Amino acid sequence: MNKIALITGASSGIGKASAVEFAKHGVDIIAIARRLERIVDLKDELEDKYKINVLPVKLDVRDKDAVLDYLQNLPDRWKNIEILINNAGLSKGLEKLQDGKIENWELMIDTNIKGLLYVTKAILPGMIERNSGTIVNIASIAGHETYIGGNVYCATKSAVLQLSKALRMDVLGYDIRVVSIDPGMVETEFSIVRFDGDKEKADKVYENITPLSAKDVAEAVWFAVSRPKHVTIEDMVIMPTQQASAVLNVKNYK
Ligand code: NDP
Ligand code: 8X3
Repeated sequence: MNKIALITGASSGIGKASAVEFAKHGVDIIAIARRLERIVDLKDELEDKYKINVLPVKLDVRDKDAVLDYLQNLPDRWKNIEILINNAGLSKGLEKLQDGKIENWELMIDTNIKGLLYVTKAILPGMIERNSGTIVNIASIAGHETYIGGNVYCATKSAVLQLSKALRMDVLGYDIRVVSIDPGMVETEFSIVRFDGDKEKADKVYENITPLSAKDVAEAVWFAVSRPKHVTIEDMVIMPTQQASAVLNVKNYK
């Protein structure tokens, strides 16, 4: 029986690329997202190409009751999750705090922090029972550094870094690894979401620079997960070569 990885936010970007990368290595996937049609298409593609199994699940990680209810009652065949990739997340808006929209703050906090916690709460007890598992949290360079307008998004990603550290302490003594992957600029739908669907504005972010691809990050996730059991990659910061900090890159360094 193949190992099972549960990936949140598998309908796009880093989550989708991670599903492809893990499928390539013979891992079965529970693919979670709100856009069901995308993860159903992903199932068809991956099952056909890599002969693994995919369970697409339409779930909003902010919905505590739905997350706990569904993930604590998975079909037997899907219960033994070996890898959890807490990837679902977003940034909405880039206003200074004084101009920020409270509904955007709540959306980021509810998704990036509370959603990650709900999913972890549902999956971790099984890992503890089996004394085996790897949890990968997708944080960000924004968790290490802040920037103008980054306020709440950066705070949520700092929280993810702290939660990864805390969890490593909480599971000490079990064969459970907790990994944080912290990318810089990755070209995905992230900026389209940040700028409320303004594709032109989003495209400008990635103009005249070579950002990371979702695949670059997915390969780093696979690297961390595929280390021997006694090795934990605690925290991997992965940046485009043309970006030297959250705000400094080849477009603005002079
Ligand atoms: P995308 O917008 O391409 O993907 C985000 C994914 O999260 C989608 O699959 C989306 O699925 C899912 N998602 C969002 N909200 C929810 C929700 N409430 N419930 C379930 N799924 C949800 O962006 P990225 O791939 O770039 O983002 C993935 C992660 O990487 C995020 O945590 C982001 O903060 C982080 N990151 C991104 C960087 C970048 O520059 N792109 C850099 C550093 C970190 P759906 O809408 O179908 O629900
Ligand atoms: C996304 C990277 O620098 O745009 O986490 O916040 S950044």
